Amino acid sequence: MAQMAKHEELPIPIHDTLDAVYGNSSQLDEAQLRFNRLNSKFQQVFGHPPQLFARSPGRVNLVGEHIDYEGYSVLPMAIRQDTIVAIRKHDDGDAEKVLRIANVNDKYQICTYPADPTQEIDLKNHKWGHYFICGYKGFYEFAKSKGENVGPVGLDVLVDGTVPTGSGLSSSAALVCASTIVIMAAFGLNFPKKEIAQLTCECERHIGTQSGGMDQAISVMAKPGFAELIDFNPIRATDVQLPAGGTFVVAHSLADSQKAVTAATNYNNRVVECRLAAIVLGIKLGMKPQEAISSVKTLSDVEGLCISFASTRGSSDPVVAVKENLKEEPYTAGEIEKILGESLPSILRDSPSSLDVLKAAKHFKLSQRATHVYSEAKRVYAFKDAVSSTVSDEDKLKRLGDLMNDSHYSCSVLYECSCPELEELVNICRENGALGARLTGAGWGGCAVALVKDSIVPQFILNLKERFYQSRIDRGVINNNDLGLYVFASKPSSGAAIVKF
Ligand code: NG1
Ligand code: MG
Repeated sequence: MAQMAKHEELPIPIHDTLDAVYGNSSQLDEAQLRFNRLNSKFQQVFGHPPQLFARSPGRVNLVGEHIDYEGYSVLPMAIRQDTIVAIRKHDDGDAEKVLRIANVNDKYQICTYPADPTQEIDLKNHKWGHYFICGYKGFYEFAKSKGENVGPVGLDVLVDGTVPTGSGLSSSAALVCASTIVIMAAFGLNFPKKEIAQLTCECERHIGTQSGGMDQAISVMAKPGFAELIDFNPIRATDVQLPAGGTFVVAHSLADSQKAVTAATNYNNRVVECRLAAIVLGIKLGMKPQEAISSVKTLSDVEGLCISFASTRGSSDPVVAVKENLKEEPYTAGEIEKILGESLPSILRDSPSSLDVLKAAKHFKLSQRATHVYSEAKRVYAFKDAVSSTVSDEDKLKRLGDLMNDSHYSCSVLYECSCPELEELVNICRENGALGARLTGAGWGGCAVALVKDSIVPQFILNLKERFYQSRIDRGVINNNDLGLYVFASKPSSGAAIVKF
């Protein structure tokens, strides 16, 4: 019998009805309204209808935070909130070659760019349309590498996103993935999901964050009903069936996490700290400085050395090597340069965003960041093992909750990517019966995710409203009618799709 192609090797599905995309759920009516609105607004803005659409979902990460860019597996699930992009490609012969990117939400003004796919993105002047350009540049680079002969043409584009922005639910990846896929489809092209996941991960870096590939991988490869264990190098997704009886509730802290704007002190800072921690560990564990500087990029590169060291202490835990080889006090740049025998700007000269980090950094917490990464990487596998173990669902849920709590502690204390609002929210979740609760996504604001027994979900959400949101509604931070946008129960939903009626 012929072997079935693996899910990640299949191309993006193309659907001609909405129930094939959204299932026969309550989402279907809402989706119909959104597509009707997209059609009429497209007509109104551009004077003609769109040719086709693509949609890609946001995600909630269940465990494995800030480790994808270190090469470690993560465990997210797609959420129902998504970004739909409608497109019309101009004829090749059209004189006017511009990209016009509009949004159904008037908050986002129409953005215009030249059709030149080699254009640089103006990072000093952040615009929402930049995310589309990430996909546009990525598509041309990829098509070229595949030997496809595609020249620049004008595009009319309209975007409708329901993933809350700045919330750690990956609105950015939903937009980048839907944009990339819709452009491909407009050119009549499609590729295996794992290749699109890789390409979208790389092209979102044009925005200036040194991201890993979790968000794009889950947005492209998600399957309804499953969370996915995502591995990198190469990208791979393994279905994870969550135990019965538990629901993941997502709740927004209402603190905005503006990663693209704060990259130098937050996200990219941590990427650089991890890189420096890995090089220093490599040297302490026997590598020549020059060899470590040229070959070590991530903590996963020196994990083997750490484990060998740990074995001399009767352990297999890389954290043991961190404890004994990196001091707990923050390192100054000078201290690290002394160990490396080279200046930090020279080591990081290939990466302008890393140089921005150096300018902004006072010191580097190498031990804390490395301890987080190695311990969080282990929690991902512990989570996966707990799900597939033979204990009762009740015991599984308890174990998953404990791992989520441990993950939050590590993010908060060792990685310092939480904030007061998230701490308050996570505590309220636990006090109201969550089996576990943690920040999700990059942090510094955005959402928490709580694992809650099915039977108490409605009461749990009511309690969050009373304890966390009511005072903010009273102060006018959010509108009572919008509460459902900020706190909701989430089931694992489907990945990206092309829609052509
Ligand atoms: P958010 O902030 O949710 O977009 C970011 C990164 C991920 C991952 C998480 C932390 C991007 C596009 N995504 O997610 O790759 O590193 O932080 O686990 O930057
Ligand atoms: Mg993002």
